[in-house]
Amino acid sequence: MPLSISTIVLIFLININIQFCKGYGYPSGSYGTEKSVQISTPEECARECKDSEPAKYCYYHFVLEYYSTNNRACDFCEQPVNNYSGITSSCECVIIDGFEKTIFSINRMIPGPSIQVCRNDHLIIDLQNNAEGLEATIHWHGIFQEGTQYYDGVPFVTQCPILSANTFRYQFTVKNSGTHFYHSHISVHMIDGQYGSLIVRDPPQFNPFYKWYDEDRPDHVIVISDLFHELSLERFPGRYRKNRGQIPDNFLINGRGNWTDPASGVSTNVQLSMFTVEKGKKYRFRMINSCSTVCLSVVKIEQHTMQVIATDGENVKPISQVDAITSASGERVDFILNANQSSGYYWIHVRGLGECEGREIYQLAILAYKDSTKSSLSPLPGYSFGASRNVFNPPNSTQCGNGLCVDQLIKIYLPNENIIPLSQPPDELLIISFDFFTYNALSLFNSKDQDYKHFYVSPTGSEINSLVANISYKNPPAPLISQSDGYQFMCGDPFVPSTCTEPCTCTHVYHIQRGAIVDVMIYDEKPFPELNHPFHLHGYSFCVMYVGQFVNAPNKEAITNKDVEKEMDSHMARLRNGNYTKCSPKDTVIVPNTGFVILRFKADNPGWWFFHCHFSWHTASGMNVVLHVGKPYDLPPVPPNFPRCYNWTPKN
Ligand SMILES: *[C@@H]1O[C@H](CO)[C@@H](O)[C@H](O)[C@H]1NC(C)=O
Ligand SMILES: *[C@@H]1O[C@H](CO)[C@@H](O)[C@H](O)[C@H]1NC(C)=O
Ligand SMILES: *[C@@H]1O[C@H](CO)[C@@H](O)[C@H](O)[C@H]1NC(C)=O
Ligand SMILES: *[C@@H]1O[C@H](CO)[C@@H](O)[C@H](O)[C@H]1NC(C)=O
Ligand SMILES: *[C@@H]1O[C@H](CO)[C@@H](O)[C@H](O)[C@H]1NC(C)=O
Ligand SMILES: [Cu+2]
Repeated sequence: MPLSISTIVLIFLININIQFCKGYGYPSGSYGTEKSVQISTPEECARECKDSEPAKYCYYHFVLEYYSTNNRACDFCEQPVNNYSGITSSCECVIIDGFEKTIFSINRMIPGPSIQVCRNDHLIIDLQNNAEGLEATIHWHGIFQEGTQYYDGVPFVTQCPILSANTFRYQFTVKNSGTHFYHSHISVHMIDGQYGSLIVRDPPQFNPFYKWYDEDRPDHVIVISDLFHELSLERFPGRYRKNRGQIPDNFLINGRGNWTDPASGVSTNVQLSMFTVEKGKKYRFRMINSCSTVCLSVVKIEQHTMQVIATDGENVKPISQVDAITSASGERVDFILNANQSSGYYWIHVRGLGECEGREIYQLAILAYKDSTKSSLSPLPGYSFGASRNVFNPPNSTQCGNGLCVDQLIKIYLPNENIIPLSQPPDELLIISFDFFTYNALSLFNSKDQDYKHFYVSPTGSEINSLVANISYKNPPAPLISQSDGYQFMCGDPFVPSTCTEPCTCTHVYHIQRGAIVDVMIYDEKPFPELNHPFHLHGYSFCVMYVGQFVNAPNKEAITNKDVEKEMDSHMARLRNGNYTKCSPKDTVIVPNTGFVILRFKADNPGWWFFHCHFSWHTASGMNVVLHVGKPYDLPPVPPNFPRCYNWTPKN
C-alpha cells in the first residue's frame, strides 16, 4: 500500500525535544509542532490490527548497559515465565539459564523488549548507550527501510557506531509486515544479549491466513538464541590453548532454560518458558532464530505438527504436517498449531546441529493447555526427541521430500505488490564465493606487517578470517551512506585488487544499477565440515531460485570455476525453458555445505545494503559484502546533523 509522502515527512518535522518521565518513560502525551502526534506506548501498539485503522506512532526507549544475570535483583523478585512484557520487565532479575555472567543487555531483559506493531505504524526507538567502552548499533532485521536507509543499523555503512553516553534515535515506518527481529550489528555483541523480536502484524485485508487461526498472541513469539557462560569477547579472537572454538554452552527459549553442569551434574532448574493454548483453538506462532554461533537449530513440539505459513516475513503457500523446523541464525518461520490434543503439558524441544551435536546442546519449553498441570508431562526428553519425518528447511537437499525445502516455497503476493519477474534473464549476475582464510601462524604473529588483520581461533586451533570472493570485508572509517571519507577504502567489482596481499582486506562493494534484475549465485568454495552458512541480504526479500550441492564436483574440498560454470549453465537453461515459475521468498537463506544458492531480487530499493553470513563470528571476521544499489543521488538525504565519524590525522 503506498504510504503518503506527508506522513513520511511528518515524522521528521516532529519536535524531538521529548520530555521523559522517570525510568524508561514515554514522552508525555502528545508532542509536535504544527501537527501534534499522539505517541502510543508499546502495549498500545501491540494490538490486534484492523482494516482502515490509523497508523500509530510507537515509542520505545532502549537503555543499553553492562549488567549481570542472576544478580541481587533476583533476591527481590522472580521473572514471570510469560514472555511478553512490553519494553520493561516487571522484574530486573535476568535469569537466563541460572548462570551468573556479564551481559550487554537492553532494558535488563533477555531477549530485549518485544516490539509488536501493525503494518504502516511509525517506530521511534531511542537507543541510549550507557555501556562505556562499547559501541552500539541495532539492525532491524527484515525491515526494508525504504526511504530511511540510514536507519538500517550497519556500522560504517549506514551510520557511525553510537558512542557511549550518546542516544541515537531510530525512526522509520514499517511498510513490510511479518516476523522480524532486531539485534546488534557490531562485533559479536549480539550473543551477549542485544536482540529481541520485532513483529509487524497485518490487518485482515492483508492477511491471507486471517481465517486460518483463532489467535496471534503477543506471547506466542518464540525467540531461540544461544548463550555463552562468559562474554563473547573471550571467544573473539578466542583461545588457542584451552576451550577453543565457539560452541555455545546452552540454548535459550525466550531467554530461559535449564542448565545441567556436565562436570557436577547439578542443574539450575530454572522454570522453563511456557506457551499457553486452549484446546480446540488454532494459534499462529512466530519463531525467530536469534542465534549467533554456527549451530543450526531444530524445533519440535511433542504430539503436534506445525503448518508453516510464512518465512522471513513473507506469506507462503501453507506446508502442513511439519514435524520439525530447521533454521539458522537470522531465519524466521511462522506456523499454525492446532491445539487439538488431549489437555496437558507438552514439550517444545530445540536441538543444536553441527558443532552442537557432540555436546548435545538442547533446550526445552512447555506448550501448556489451559487448566492442565505439569503432572501430565511425559518424561524429560534428552537431546534426541520425536519424529523427523517432515523436516522443514533441511540443509541437505536429499531430505526435501514434497515441498519442505526453501526453494520449493511459493510466495503469496499481496494485492498491489510488485512481482519479481522470474522468466527473463538477469540484468546483472553476481557469482560470489565465500571461504575462510587460514593464516600461517608464523606470518600472522611474526610479520612486519603493521596492519594487524582480524582473525579468530577455529575449533581446530587455526587462526582464520573470512572471505567473500577472496576479500575479507573491513569497515571504512566513515559510513558509506553519508560520508565520502570512506570511499577510498572501497574495493571490489569483483576482483581482488592487484595491490592487495592475502588475505585481501578492504571495504568490499558491488555497485548495482537501480531497477536491475539481479541474480546472485553464492557458493561454498572450500567447504568446512558441518558448516551451512546462512546469507542475509538487507533491504530486500529475494526469491530463492535454486539451491544445490556440487555433488558431482570431482573435488569437494575445493569447488572450481568449472563446477560453478556448469551450474550457471543449468540455471540459464532453466530460465530459457521457463522452469522458474514461483518465487520462494527469503531474506536469509542457508547455503548448504558443498553447495550454492541462486537468488534473484529486483534492485528497486536504492541503498548500501549489507549481504553477509549471519553467523556473528563470520560477520565479525569479514564474510560480508555491500551491495550498493543506485547512485548516491537516488538516496534520501540523511537527516540534518546526522552523526559523523572519520580518521583524524592532521599534518600539524
Ligand atoms: C533440569 O534438568 C535436570 C536434569 O536433566 C532435571 O532433573 C530437572 O528436572 C530439570 N528442571 C527443569 C525445571 O526442567
Ligand atoms: C489435529 O490437528 C492436526 C493438524 O491440523 C491434524 O493433522 C490432526 O489430524 C488432528 N488430530 C486430531 C486428533 O484431531
Ligand atoms: C545428505 O544426505 C545424504 C543421505 O542421507 C548423505 O549421503 C549426504 O552425505 C548428505 N550430504 C551432506 C552434504 O551432508
Ligand atoms: C581465491 O584465491 C585462491 C587462492 O589464491 C584461488 O585459487 C581462487 O581461484 C580464488 N577464488 C576466486 C573466486 O577468485
Ligand atoms: C525444466 O522443467 C522440465 C519439466 O517442466 C524438466 O523436464 C526439465 O528437466 C527442466 N529443466 C531443467 C534444466 O531443469
Ligand atoms: Cu558463515
